Amino acid sequence: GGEVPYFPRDLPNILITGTPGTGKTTTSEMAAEATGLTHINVGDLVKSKSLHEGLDTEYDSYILDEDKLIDEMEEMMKPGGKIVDFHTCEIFPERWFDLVIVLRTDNNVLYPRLEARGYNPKKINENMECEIMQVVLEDARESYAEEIVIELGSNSIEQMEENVARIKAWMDNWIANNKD
Ligand code: DAT
Repeated sequence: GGEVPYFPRDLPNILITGTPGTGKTTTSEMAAEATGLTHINVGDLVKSKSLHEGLDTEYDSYILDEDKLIDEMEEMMKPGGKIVDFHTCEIFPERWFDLVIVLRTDNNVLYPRLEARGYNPKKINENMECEIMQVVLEDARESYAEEIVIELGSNSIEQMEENVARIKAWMDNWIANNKD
């Protein structure tokens, strides 16, 4: 860890990651509203710009073209001020992010959320296993400096609101500490 940002930025970049269904998109939208930062939904970007090599029919998900995605995002990340929302965290350059949030949801709460999305049983099981094994949290801890990785519970609306308030407070502090 400890890589210095390659480009000074006036606003921080935040990654919000976690297993599908933990609340990344909802939290990112609310955090963008609260902070004025810009939400980048990476899944939507992959689809709209075709940054993939087609559909994996078994899991009903796109096979990411990582190089294309990183190239596409590089210029967006340079000035800062982005909230990046994606279920995979280890593909991005470490220097992009000032804060990495890993959302966590209890099994009995996550399962019905995934069912409600109409995911096929294989995809539900894959994602439940991912959350139980803490895959995203471990990937985040391996990919970023330990002091910027924060694990937050996302089981209820109250927790989501607390998480958004925390992100806002963190950003205000970051700005105060990064003034010239
Ligand atoms: P993700 O982007 O991680 O896949 P999402 O934001 O689309 O997740 O949320 C999936 C569903 O679960 C959606 O219907 C909103 C709901 N949800 C997410 N986080 C929640 C929370 N902390 N409390 C209550 N509902 C939540």
